Amino acid sequence: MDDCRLYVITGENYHPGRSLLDVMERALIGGADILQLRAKETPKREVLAQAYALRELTQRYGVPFIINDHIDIALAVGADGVHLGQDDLPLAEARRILGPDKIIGISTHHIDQALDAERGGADYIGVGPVYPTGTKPGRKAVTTDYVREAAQRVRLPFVAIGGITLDNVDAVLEAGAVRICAVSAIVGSEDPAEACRTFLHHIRLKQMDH
Ligand code: 3NM
Repeated sequence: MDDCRLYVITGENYHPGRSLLDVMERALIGGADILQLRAKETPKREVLAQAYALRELTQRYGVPFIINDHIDIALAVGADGVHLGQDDLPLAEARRILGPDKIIGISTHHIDQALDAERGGADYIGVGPVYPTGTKPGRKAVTTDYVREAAQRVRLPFVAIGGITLDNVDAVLEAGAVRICAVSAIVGSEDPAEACRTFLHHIRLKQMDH
């Protein structure tokens, strides 16, 4: 997780004629270095089939594979870990089921949740939504203020997420993020590989500043 810079999550709005696997492979070709399957509206058996396919794909590209919410599917397909929201199974229960070696990530929307996740033994946290986003409607944007606070106070690796695009990523990096997570700016792009390359270019330029 420490080395990850560009975290890509599956979405449901691909360009016409493209499949989930096609879009995700393009993201991996562009340099995405961790991938999450997030399928809130999909029947579970279909999620399982997608998870098997993405497990094979991520193994081929040598990147960690995380499953949103479904711990059972993560175990079934041998994923590297799970990502949990604040209303999903509590971290301690997830850790008991998954053991010490799986990655557990937690979505946080406030510094108190971040510090709780850190104390509870999470491996990384999500910090967001930084900007309003149609991918997770109804949640208030935390703005770059929370990114700045997380950068100062959280020792765990964190990924900034929510409404991040190539137009606003510099402000997120400026606030102290070193890992960026995006859905629509990558999977909704006509050229997901190029979108990833450009995100990584911004991230690396910022790193060279430090
Ligand atoms: N989690 P996009 S924001 C899945 O803040 C998700 O926890 C968030 O999608 C959080 O890059 C978000 O399209 C949506 O905005 C990210």
